[in-house]
Amino acid sequence: MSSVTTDKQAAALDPAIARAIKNIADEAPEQETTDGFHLVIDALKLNGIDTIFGLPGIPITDLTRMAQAEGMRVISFRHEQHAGNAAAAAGFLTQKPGICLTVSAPGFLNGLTALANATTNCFPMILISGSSEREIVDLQQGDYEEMDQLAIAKPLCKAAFRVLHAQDIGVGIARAIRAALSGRPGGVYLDLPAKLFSQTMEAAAGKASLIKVVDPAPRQIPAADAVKRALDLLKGAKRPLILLGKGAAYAQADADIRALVEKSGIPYLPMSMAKGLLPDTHEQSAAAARSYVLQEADVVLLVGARLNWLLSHGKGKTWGAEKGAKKFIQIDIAPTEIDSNVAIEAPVIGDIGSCVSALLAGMGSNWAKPPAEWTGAIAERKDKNLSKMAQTLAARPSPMNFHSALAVIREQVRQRPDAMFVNEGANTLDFARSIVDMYEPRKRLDVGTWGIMGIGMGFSVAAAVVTGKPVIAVEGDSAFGFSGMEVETICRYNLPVCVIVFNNNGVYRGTDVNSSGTPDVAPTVFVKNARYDKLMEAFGGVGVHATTADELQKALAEAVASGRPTLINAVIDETAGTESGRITSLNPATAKKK
Ligand code: ADP
Ligand code: TPW
Repeated sequence: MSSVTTDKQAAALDPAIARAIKNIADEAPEQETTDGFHLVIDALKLNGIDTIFGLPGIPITDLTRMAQAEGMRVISFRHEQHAGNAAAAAGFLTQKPGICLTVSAPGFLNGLTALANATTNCFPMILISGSSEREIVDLQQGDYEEMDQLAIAKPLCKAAFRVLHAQDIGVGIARAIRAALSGRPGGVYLDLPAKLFSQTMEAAAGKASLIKVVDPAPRQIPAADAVKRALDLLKGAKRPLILLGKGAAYAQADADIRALVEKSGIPYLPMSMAKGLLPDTHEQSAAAARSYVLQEADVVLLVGARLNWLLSHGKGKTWGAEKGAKKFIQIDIAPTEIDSNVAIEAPVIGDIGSCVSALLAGMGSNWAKPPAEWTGAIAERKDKNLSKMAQTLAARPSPMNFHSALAVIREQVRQRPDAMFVNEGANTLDFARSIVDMYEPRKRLDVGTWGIMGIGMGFSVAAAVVTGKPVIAVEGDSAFGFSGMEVETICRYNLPVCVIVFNNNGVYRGTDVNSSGTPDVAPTVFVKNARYDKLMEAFGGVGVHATTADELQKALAEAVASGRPTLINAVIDETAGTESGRITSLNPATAKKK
């Protein structure tokens, strides 16, 4: 395509000049052009983004082909929600926004759950959806897959942008990246109407329009007086506690966080996705005395953890309310998080890396460790609980229960601490969280802030693609069902994922009965003795039906060693689960009965 004057324009000029222009135009070498497709790909690549998780269709099919041709990894899913979950997990693991690419309206909506979940979890991702023509959408004239996607996405994510002109693609992608990564990370929606992709522009101008984002997550240094206030409070504590959340895991300030814990000598509790920041076997871990430390602590230092429902909003019996108020120090990048549930005596606002290193520096070289009375009381409780747990884990009941199956998995993770661990379900989640120790940071991915089911296979695919490590996904049978079809994706890309389905014949357990006398089964039960292993076999992976702990152990060890896509159907006692796992108190009916 040439940017030189067109014939029609030339004819309106003086005939001699027009002839001269025409001659130049005829002789001018064809100028190189680019288009919307390539500008999107080039903008992503320029910013170090090398993978797209998505699902093709109008208008983005060619974008997936061209991205692949241009050297990007394109991982195609069977449903957009799982592509979106993969993008979110990739964002959490890499500190680069994970990209999910979908078609318009229904594809966009399928991806939206993952975008909202990513935002809730503070994971950076960008949902890029193709959309229908603005002129038709805005007049509601019934275009193919018509929907005002931008308006719908806006309240569910951190920021939303639309690009209408090829020359603005660079700005659009730069803004999306910066919005996803800066401050509190989150999900961003980028709306790309179909027409944009075929717009062309001169290649050099196109290249010049792209932006390489400089310092997308700028450090935010905490104020010196905030650091001092926090240290003064911590110094005066008799029963201090550190609580590490998934924000701390995301921050990749692993060495400083470990140094803070060890130098201070303060016992710590990891939230589920902060497990492994320090090895769960660390002597300062108070996880095995969780209820005791939450109730008894007098000063609690929160590092990238919110006082939401997962921490009983920082109040009530869990926090020993009757024993007097606790004092909180909270490190967070979002100032509006402070005082969201209870008063925070010492907010420290900044990025976790900067805040933790400022605290470390302020502690000096002769920091007094917490009183032995406190650490001793915790150690005593830990010992008691751990030996009780060891006894439970040693049992080999038939059929397997949650504990005996998880004992096997716990041992495998101990042997391969570099393996990624994905976990969802109710009982399957709650038991695995406390039984399976993690040894390295960012190895555990789970249902997060919402307690959402359906992250399993998307997170597993991302974990395998991003890290190249073996992935062990421990899934309740209900939880697995939400994303089960993605075992085909796992086989197609030959990913080293071993899925273990804890099959107890239903949601929570498999024994509910329909007492109404109608022929339907109860709402929580599934087909009995289903063979989930056959699903994996259908796509060329390894399927194993495991009815004993030995069978499970052998199959898991083989899967991790071989890296072949594997699904182990682990048969669990169908009476073993409790309703809603450990959050029975949030269930209106069971809470009332209590
Ligand atoms: P958990 O569920 O593990 O308790 P949350 O998701 O509730 O963790 O909390 C994570 C917190 O971490 C959020 O409030 C978020 O603003 C904060 N956060 C995320 N990344 C950073 C960072 N790099 N620096 C500081 N705070 C961060
Ligand atoms: C998107 C509600 C919470 S836990 C769960 C459901 C359906 C499944 C529990 O059964 P499972 O595990 O997986 O067999 P187990 O170990 O207890 O036997 N829809 C969404 N998210 C949630 N959280 C639900 C429904 C739920």
